[in-house]
Amino acid sequence: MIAVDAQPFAFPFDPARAALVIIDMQRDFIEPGGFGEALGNDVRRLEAIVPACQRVLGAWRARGGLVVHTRESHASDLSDCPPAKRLRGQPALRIGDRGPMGRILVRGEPGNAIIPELAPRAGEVVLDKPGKGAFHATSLDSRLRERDIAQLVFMGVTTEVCVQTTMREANDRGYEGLLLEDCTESYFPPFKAATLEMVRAQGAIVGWTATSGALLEALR
Ligand code: C5J
Repeated sequence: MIAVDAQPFAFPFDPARAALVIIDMQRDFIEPGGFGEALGNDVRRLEAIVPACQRVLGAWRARGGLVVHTRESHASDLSDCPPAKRLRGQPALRIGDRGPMGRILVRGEPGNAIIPELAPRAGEVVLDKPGKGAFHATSLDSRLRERDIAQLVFMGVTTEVCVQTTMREANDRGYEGLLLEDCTESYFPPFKAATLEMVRAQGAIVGWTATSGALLEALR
């Protein structure tokens, strides 16, 4: 067990039983022309975390740890996209509509790919998820349990939506979660700040937060 400098107190890191979970670092959210921009957001904020994510991913791979990449995505017939999700709001483009990077949030379209800087390697888990949480309607839980994984280190976007939802799902399933503060981002800075507070409040009620530097120190 390695003590990682974290909030609200040291994270008892057990690298042999930990997986790195990278949430939705796909072109649809990070690059102009995707779902994030269609919703009216400035996507440049999210790009800024890529170098820190690359450093953690590189160190994690060097230790041979399990890496899970998720993509928020739907089948091409949208059979796994509830109308309540597709029709909500007044976006410039809805899920399934054709945009500059292909159909929005549809599996196999260019915009649905993980950004090249964090491209998955052979042997890593790539999980398509129709919901905000990565445990909903996916095989994630069984794939982690068959590898005896008990801890999840989280990076990705957006902090208050898919990252937080997944962390809460993981918490309810008995995993210990550590969110890397500089490896997650939101289109709305106050939402990110609030999420970090909520996660670690009341004695890590959802999990821990730490900087990527603190984790890299532990992985050395
Ligand atoms: C959103 C996500 N924000 N990956 N998805 O719709 O957080």
